Amino acid sequence: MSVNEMTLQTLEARDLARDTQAMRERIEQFRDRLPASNPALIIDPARAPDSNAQGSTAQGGSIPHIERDELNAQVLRAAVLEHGALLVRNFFPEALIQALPHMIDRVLECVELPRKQKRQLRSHYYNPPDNLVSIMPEGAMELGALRVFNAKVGAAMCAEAPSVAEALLELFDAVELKRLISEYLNEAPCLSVKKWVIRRSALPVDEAGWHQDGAFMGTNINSINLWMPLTTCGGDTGAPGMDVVPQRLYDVASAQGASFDWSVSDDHVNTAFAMNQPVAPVFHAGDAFFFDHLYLHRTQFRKDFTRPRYAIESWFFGASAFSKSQVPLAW
Ligand SMILES: O=C(O)CCC(=O)C(=O)O
Repeated sequence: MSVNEMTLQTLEARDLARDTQAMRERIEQFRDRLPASNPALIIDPARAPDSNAQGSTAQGGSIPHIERDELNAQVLRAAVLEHGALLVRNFFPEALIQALPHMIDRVLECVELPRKQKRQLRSHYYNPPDNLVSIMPEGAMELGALRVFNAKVGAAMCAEAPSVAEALLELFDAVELKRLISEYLNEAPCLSVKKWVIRRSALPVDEAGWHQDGAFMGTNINSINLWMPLTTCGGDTGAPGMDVVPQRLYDVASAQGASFDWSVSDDHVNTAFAMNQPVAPVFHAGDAFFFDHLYLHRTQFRKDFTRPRYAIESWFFGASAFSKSQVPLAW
């Protein structure tokens, strides 16, 4: 599919019923599918350095960064295998992404409407498919809790805005992301209802927990996250980016002393990763930051942020090596 630009007008010209049905079907395709019990893992725990399953002996960790024309699946794989992540500068052409913050504003406006009003809404920015409740492992309770959790941090699931989601998939196709991700994963990819999320960080940013997504996704999976900043952020730019531990990890770090069973305490980060202390890279709109479910990170928080940050988080899994709990959807 070739897409030259993405605007609010092109989005609002889409066929809402068709997009909603497409999202519905993407979800249904995985309803009864189970992941392989013994997938060939890209990150093989058996390759962890002997001294420590978390690989903390590696020193001088860094985030490899390249330009778009240097990117291919082998480069992505080599970087993720060695460093856990790859930052690709200028991956998305400006014309394809400049409207995305405005779309995110509109989606969040819809999400914030009173429940009764939302129930009657049919919008290109909000129209959850009717199978969203039944696909959640814990049904309505889980969907409700997820919505509350997301709303608190200024986030919403793409699946709730099927026209935005379908337009994003066309954008991904236009930059040949599907080919890249398929080659990286060694098979067709799928996405995740729960972990395909638009974000507009609310200020001030609450203290966020260090985490590896594998702590709640499971580790018997092949994954890659495309974290797509839409605002200059991170470092000292005045908008929250992400803090990351720049290191390949092979296992989920201890949650001892942390606020949640899926998070990691500051103390643990400071001691277990003393050789590779956290960094807060500067990101720009159009960059693509790739990392996997073992990468340790958190939303950057500090008191003096002055600008919100827009971003889209898209977790991809192998179509046979996925996290069932994260509710896969077909791509
Ligand atoms: O956008 C953020 O600050 C957090 C993103 C995140 O945790 C993720 O992409 O896994």
